[in-house]
Amino acid sequence: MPLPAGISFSADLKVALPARFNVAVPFIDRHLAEGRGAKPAIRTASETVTYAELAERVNRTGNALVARGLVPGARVLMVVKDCPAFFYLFWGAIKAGIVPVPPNTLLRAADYAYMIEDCGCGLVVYSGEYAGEIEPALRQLGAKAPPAVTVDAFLTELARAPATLAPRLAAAEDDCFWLYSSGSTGRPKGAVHAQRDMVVTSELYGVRVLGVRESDVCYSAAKLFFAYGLGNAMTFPLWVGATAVLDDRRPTPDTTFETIERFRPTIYYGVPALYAAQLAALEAGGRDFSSVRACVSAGEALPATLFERWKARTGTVILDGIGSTEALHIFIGNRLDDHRAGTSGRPVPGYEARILDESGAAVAPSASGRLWIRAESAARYYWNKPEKTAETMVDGWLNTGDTYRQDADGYYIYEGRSDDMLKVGGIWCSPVEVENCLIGHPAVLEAAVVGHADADGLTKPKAIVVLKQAGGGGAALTEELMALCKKTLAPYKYPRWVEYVSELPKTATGKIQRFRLR
Ligand code: 3UK
Repeated sequence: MPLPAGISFSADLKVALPARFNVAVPFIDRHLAEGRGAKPAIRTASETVTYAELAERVNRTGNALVARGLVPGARVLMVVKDCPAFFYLFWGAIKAGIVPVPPNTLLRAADYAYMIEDCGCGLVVYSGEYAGEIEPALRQLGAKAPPAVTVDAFLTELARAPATLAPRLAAAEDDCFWLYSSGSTGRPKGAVHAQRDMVVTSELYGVRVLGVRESDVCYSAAKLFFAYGLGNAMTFPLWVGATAVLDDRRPTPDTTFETIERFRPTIYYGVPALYAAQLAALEAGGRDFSSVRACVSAGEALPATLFERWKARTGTVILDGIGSTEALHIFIGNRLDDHRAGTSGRPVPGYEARILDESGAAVAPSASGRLWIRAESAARYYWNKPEKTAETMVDGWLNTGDTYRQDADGYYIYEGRSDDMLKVGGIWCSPVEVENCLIGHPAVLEAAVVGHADADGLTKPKAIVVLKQAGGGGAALTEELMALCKKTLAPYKYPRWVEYVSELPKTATGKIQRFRLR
């Protein structure tokens, strides 16, 4: 499919965009002009939304947001499950010049209270399922809380909103949407993405690496709130006029295979922990994966054994690739015609990668160091966090915080984080946050949390705990600590193992040395 009018990529894959444009036009409106109005843009278990319906609802949403008093540049926090309304809100906001901020939907009231204040949003829209966390967050903010509305109530406002909307024009570098990213210390950071960023990821990775095309049906078990899922199941299919499949349920082998068998996607995107569980289900038999021509994995490293066993069972390769919230999507990845198990692949054409030592010099070939990348899709700054911005975004390069080396053929091999952050099921987990929760238990004096490999070679949190009274650790306390974490934190963060020790290794300044506990 030709690129949308006014958009081109040079021979060295730099994007050229019109001086004034709105990115909702090439992703949404374009398909009407090109005759795709009757084609399904979205399919779910309960509805099909055509490109014509999508474009109209996007317009009505933009108008409804304006009617609620949101002005260009204002933020709307959208805590929305994977459903068509996610598309309406995201693109309706963008088309009206309003900035959508879709956070992780698995978080707790305290996390949302922080984000609502930090982003200064003029409206919160949330799926009813999340009322139990959003409503306490709003109450906690008291008079500072912005107006809030459930998705269902908001959808009834659409009927009254006009069905046409002129796109608010912007420059390619203007702020377009934000995604929150977590760090090991401190609060989540709002990575501010520009109008051009989704154009770059969709064309460079979606089209040119994966070969996403109009006839594809894209299904991502990783949710839309995750930059990975946002590209997989929204921007990539919309970029080429393909169809996205959405399922709002928690991804398990049962729900994902049911969705795959029913909608027969051609491209499937998962995370390693889910592939491991799905493989066990495939090995047990009776599941049909034959519609899928390409599988993608990201979020954490895909163990080589999982790649091999999956290929032996399904005949399809899983393309592992590393992406980040800041880069927006995958910047080093395997390809259908060029892949190596146990590696993240090679840089996506159009992205540049460097492995540097502590002093900022390039490491010797095959030596490990810090991975930096240069990406035209990169967030330009973190909202209100000038120091974090200065540390992470330097002279057009992005510090990934990951340690990598290259093998003799140039494939990139992941060697861990340079901070203590964990990826659990592909999603960030800060050890400090889990430790702080454990310390809240009256029996606990100190705690350290580290990553520990489960039977599939995938990382899960493990807690090492010092009790106030020696000799008190047992199965009952372990259960209590796990339950406390599940209740207080996003449940995926709870420690799967608890070990009791008499003291923790510390630095001279008293900082826990987590690396010595791994
Ligand atoms: C880690 C990986 C090894 C790595 C993401 C695809 O994961 C995404 O974004 P996040 O901001 O996390 C980024 C960090 O996660 N990581 C991601 N993928 C891999 N480590 N192998 C991998 N394949 O530490 C990275 O810095 O949550 C992934 C597309 C968009 C994304 N946002």
